[in-house]
This record gives sequence, structure tokens and C-alpha cells, in this order.
Amino acid sequence: MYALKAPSSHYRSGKGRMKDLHIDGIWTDAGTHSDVLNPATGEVVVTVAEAGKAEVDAAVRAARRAFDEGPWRRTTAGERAGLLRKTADLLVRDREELARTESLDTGKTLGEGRIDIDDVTNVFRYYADLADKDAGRLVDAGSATVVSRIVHEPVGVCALIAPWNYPLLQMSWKVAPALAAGNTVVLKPSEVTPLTTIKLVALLEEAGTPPGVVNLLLGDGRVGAAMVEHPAVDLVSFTGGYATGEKIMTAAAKGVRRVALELGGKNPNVVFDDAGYETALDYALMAAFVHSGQVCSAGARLIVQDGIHDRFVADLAARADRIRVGNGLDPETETGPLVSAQHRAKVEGYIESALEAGAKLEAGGKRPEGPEYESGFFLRPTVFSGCTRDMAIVREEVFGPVVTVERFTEEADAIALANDTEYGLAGAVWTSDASRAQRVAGALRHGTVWINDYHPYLPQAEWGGFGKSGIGRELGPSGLAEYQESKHIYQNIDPVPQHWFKG
Ligand code: TXE
Repeated sequence: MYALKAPSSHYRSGKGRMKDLHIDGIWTDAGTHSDVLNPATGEVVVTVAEAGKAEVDAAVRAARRAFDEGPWRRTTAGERAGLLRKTADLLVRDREELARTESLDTGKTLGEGRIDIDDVTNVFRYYADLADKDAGRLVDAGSATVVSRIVHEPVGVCALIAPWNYPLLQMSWKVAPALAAGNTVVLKPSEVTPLTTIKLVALLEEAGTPPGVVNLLLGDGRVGAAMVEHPAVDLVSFTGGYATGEKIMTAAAKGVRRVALELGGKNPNVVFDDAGYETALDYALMAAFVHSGQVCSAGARLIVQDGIHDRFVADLAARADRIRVGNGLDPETETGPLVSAQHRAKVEGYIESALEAGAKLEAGGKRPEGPEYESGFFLRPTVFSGCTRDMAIVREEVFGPVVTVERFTEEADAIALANDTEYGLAGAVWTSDASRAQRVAGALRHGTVWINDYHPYLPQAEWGGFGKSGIGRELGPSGLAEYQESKHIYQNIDPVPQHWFKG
């Protein structure tokens, strides 16, 4: 049974009391509740409180007050860095519990859950380190009697809305820099996977965040929409689907509020004949099927050169067929279920459409069989060859364990295929020719390009997309800048009359 250890103040005391919302430093219940399911079994893990309009208003107002009137604005960058470091230590303390909870909630393997929590910890440490080194800059105004400097200030109240595939990780990319910069925040995890974010807010409280600085709302898109529409919100940072991103940007236009959007991708993984064959194959499987392909940067479009194409497809399909699908908490499992029945139905719809469009099914395409799979949302790793640019499965984000293979002959064709997408989040190139690697990486219109690797990202390196993949960057110094206003302070230290007007 799911159980969170209570931190400093009460926030959950069993199934009867669902004090999961955190508003102005108080854990609170609400009028409605929703079930959180384990995607591997379909069972209810826990029931959580859901915010209504009144809680949204209360949380945003609390964040506003904490920003305008509270002690937070007067904290030094060093103090905020200390709070982030303390939070990182608490994440280390509770790593195993958090990893298990993430696995239970999302279906990912426990190993992936542990990697996520370690990455979250690193993000907190990175922004702690950056917070007190970000000192603005002096500007040379060309005069000995002028001091001109750029200072960075927080934007204000930030609404942070996260998806379900990397619930805590995606939230950490937002909350750590937002707090480092001195903002106050209202968090909303996905309604499908709220559990680790509840725990994170408890840890931030335990680390010493003043009341109102971090507020937590739970609920679905209606709660998210109410947050975005609230006039006291200054900035919205969102990771999720393109359609929702468009709605958020439209809503944020009212009052010209800032937005940062990460909206997924349709990522090309280009393999040249001269690539290290076994490594490229191994990584192609990982790129497509880790977390059952529910990764914004998943290598869902394999683009393979003529010389190795047929062998590569055959080997890929054979190995995909051997991937052990199962409950993420089973140590034998290599990839888990999809997050929900609805999401699996959507992915199955894409598989259907690919078959109708004439793509050749090389592996998977169906649910695994056996009693252990009956009530969970499982789907076999799926490989399609003979894919063309007009197919929905090649153009649209499927977000499941499905990889399509396209064939190319010349380098220029590979670049054209890789760039023929409205998205532009990430991509990879596999080759043993160093100059070709750089040439192709330079030509790809994607926010991250890996050469002879797939999926690594670093807290200190920017992450974000071109085109429909979004606006703005998370991680790195730009990830902090998203949450800062720049102010120019110009001081004339020896003002004398200039007689601007003659009278
Ligand atoms: O995401 P939504 P969904 C893609 C993936 C997936 C598709 C839809 O292709 O199949 O999006 O997934 C909140 N105003 N990605 O429907 O709706 C919602 O409650 C404000 C890519 O699950 O975008 C949740 O917290 N908020 C992606 C969050 O938005 C709203 C990761 C994401 O939900 C809202 C996940 C509204 N009007 C899915 N409507 C990535 N970029 O990695 C919903 N929400």
C-alpha cells in the first residue's frame, strides 16, 4: 500500500483525510477527490483532493501576498541557495520512497525512478550553485561619473504545470530555478501522477520555505486553466501536449503574461552506414522504448541509410520482441505499461492508422498476453518499416512504444527527412565520420542534438525546442533567466546642470 512519511507538519494521515493541497503553508482538503491508479494493475493507489476555483484563487492570492509582502523577497540569493541545498539533501534521504512512488504512479521501472530522483536532486543542487553566482553585470556607460548595472529580479507569481511522464523531474526543472530567482510558485502536477509532487512540496516545507512561497494544487485541466487565467499570475511554465500549450499561450496573452512551453517532439534518430552498428542498434532500442516511449525526446523516427537498412530493421525487430514488458516494480522488467487506458487507446489508434496507411509491422503492435497483463495498460514494443512522410505515425507525436523506420541514401536526404517535422525538440546522428557528425548536427533544426549517443541531458545544458516543440529553455543559465526580470540601474554620480532648455 502506498504510504508517504509525514514530514514536519501534517499533510496526510491515511485514506480518510486527504489534505493534499498546500495553500499558504497549510495542508488542506477540498470538496472533490479523484483516484490515482497504478498503471501496471489498474488498481486505485490512493485518492487525492482536487482543487476547485476557490482553492485556485486562494493559492494564487497566497503566492501573490508572499511575493508582495512576505519575507521571501528580502532573502538573499545565498539563503535561497541554502534552501535548495537542504531540499536536495532531503531528496537524497527519501530517494527510495520517492523512486518507488514514481514507479507506482507512472509505471516506469524502479531503476528509472531512481535515476529520475537522482536527476531531480542534481537539478536542485545546480540551481543552488547558480543562485548566488548570478550577480547581474556592470555595463560600461563610457563615463567615469556613471555607474550602470544590470540586476536580475524575480518575475513574481509563477504557475508551474507539469505532465505525467516525468512528474517530479519536469516539476523540478521549473520549481528549482523559480525559487532560486526569488519567485513564489503555484504547482500543479498532472492529475494522473500527482504523488511525488505532493511529497516534494512537503520536503520544501521541511527545508524551511516560508508559507505562501510554494503552493500546491491538484486536479485536471480545469484547475490548470483557472491558474493560467488568474490575473495575479505573472508567468506560466508548462510542459505537456501541443494542443494544451496553444490554449495556455492564448490564455496568457490576456494581460501579456510570460510563458515558457515545452510541447514534446517527433525526434529523428539518423543512422549512417558507417556507424558503430551494435551500439547504434542498442541505443535505437533504448531511444524508442525506455519508459515505453513516453518521453518527449523519444527516438521515435529512425532514419537509416540504405547499406544497413534491412539488417538494422531485422535486428531491431528481433530485439524489440525480446524486451521484457511488465510491472515497473518487478526487477526483471525492462519497460513498463503506458500511463493510462486512455493513453494506450490513443497509441493503439496510431498503430491502426499506420497499418491502414501501408506501413509494415515488424514487431509488436499488440498487447502482451498473460494473466499478469490483464488489468494493466501494457503494449508491446512496436516497430514499423516502410514508413513515409505522409503517414500520421511519422508526423504526429505518438508518445508510446512505437518506432517508425524511414530509409535514405544521401546525407542531404537524411537532413531533409530529419528536419521535415513541425516539432524540433531533439535528434541524434550516428556515424564514425567526425566531420559528417558535426555537419549534420549543425544542419538539424532541433534544440538538442546527440552524436553517437541518445537521451543524455545535463542540468547545466539548456533544454527546449524549435518550432512546435515550444518556447523558451529549461535547465542551464537560460532556465534561470526564464524566471528573472532584467533591470538596468543607471546612476549619475556627479550630476551637474546641462541647461537642457534655455529659459
Ligand atoms: O497532456 P496535457 P495529456 C503529449 C503526448 C500526449 C499528449 C496529451 O503526445 O499524448 O501530449 O497528453 C494540464 N490549461 N505530451 O493530455 O493535457 C494537465 O492537467 C492548463 C508531451 O496528458 O498537455 C497536466 O497537468 N493546464 C509531454 C498538463 O497540463 C492544462 C508530456 C499536461 O497535460 C490544461 C505529456 C489547460 N487548458 C504529454 N489542460 C512532453 N512535452 O513531454 C490540461 N492541463
